[in-house]
Amino acid sequence: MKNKKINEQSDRRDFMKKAGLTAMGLSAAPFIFSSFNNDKKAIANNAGVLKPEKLSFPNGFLWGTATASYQVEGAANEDGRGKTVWDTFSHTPGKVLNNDTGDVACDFYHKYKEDIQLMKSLNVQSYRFSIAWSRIFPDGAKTPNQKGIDFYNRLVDELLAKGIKPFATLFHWDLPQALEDKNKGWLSLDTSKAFADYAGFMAEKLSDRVNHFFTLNEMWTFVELGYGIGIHAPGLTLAPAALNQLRHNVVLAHGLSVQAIRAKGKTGTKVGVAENVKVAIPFYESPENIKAAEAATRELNAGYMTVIMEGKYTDAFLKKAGANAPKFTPEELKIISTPTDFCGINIYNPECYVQAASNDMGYEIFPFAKSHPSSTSPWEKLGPETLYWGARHVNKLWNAKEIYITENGYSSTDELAPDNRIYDTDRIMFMRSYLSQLQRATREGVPVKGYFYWSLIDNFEWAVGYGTRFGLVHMDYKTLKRTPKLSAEYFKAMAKENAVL
Ligand code: GBH
Repeated sequence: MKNKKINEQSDRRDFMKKAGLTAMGLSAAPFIFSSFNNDKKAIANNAGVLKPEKLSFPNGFLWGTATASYQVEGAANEDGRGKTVWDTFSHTPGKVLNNDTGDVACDFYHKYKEDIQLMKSLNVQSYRFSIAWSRIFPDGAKTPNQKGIDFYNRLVDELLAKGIKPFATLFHWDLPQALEDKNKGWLSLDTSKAFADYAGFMAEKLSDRVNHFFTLNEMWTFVELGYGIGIHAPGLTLAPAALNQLRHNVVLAHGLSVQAIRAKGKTGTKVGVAENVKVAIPFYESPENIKAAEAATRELNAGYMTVIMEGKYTDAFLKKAGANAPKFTPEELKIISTPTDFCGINIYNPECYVQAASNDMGYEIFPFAKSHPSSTSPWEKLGPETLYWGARHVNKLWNAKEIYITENGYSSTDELAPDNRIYDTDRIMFMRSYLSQLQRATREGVPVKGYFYWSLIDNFEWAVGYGTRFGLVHMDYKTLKRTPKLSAEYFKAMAKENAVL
């Protein structure tokens, strides 16, 4: 068809040439008329010919949204919930912007049905929520609180009733304050053991209905920001040796909890971590630069994902730590690297751009330009290809057989327009460009099984409180009114088509 049309067009051009008409710039009225008609036909035909490739995801790809307990639940003093390090931190003046706290947040604890209905209306197929450890064990261990368990039972049942797959995260930073007080938090292995007990307990309670559990969310963030530079709870600035040991206890907690979930959960229960893998991007795609980016990614995650996936600390990591290196046994390394069923990765921004270099490391890291664009969160440097390289590196470096993008999102100013809608065109640009890159990964065979947008709804954004908005749905914190943004409609359409639109 296409060729025939082209031939017809050139035949006509030839005729005009032969007739000498085009050269003279002249044409008789009948020619003008027929040429006009032909152009119209050509346009119509072109429109038919230009069939843009549909950027589809594989069948069964899950479209999800994510939240975390302290960021949305509120009800901080209800039904026997124990205090957490984030209650203490946010109630300490000057720690959180505007002294915001999670006391009420989105009141999800009471409004979960409304929010699940909202998810359903947006074609959300899976929901990643986190369980507040201190609702289950108010003191961190030993005596469970039935009312807390009941809440997550109700939540899971409601999700299933609406056909939404529950993905449960066991720890999204709200450590029971009792364990901080008693054990100095993650500085003691007792906390790692308590976490494993709690993880096994929850698997026992929920794995008849929840098939996917994430152990720890973003080890890097709560360790480095909470215990390293102190801008997150519990606000400590530990010396390097202590920090290294704490980091080790945290990855050990992950391994112990994988084993506990396997021991206590229903057969077939799947478990993995959800880590904000630091992604190095090849400056341009050449075999050398790609190798350099893989090597850099492996080192950048040495204390977390790399030791979990490889069962050893890299030489460079240990060398850099020197006398401050963590103390560990081979047995512990085995526990840490207990095989998991999938890798969850939270990806927002590239960590760096690299190119191959003939130095010890094999790569050179470029600094970001001052003008490199970001979202309203200054740390969130934009780089859509991070989603592609993140998934690809994790698959290539560690042979991950199932990958979930457990978080990816954008903070916008999200003004209410006079018509009360939120035209978050920048978030839509973000989603389209990032998801196009994720689609590339699936197209090339990287086993990405789903994508969870962070977040379903605007919520308590840790140290920056309620001013920073990541949601597909807008929250009015005075009235608790939920208003889906334009990006929510965009998500809804893509989830329906299982493609980037
Ligand atoms: C995720 O972290 C969290 O899992 C989630 O709870 C959070 O709401 C969401 O992202 C949006 O932030 O203050 O300059 O030191 C994303 C990764 C890493 C982003 C640490 C903020 C702090 C930068 N985070 N980073 S800075």
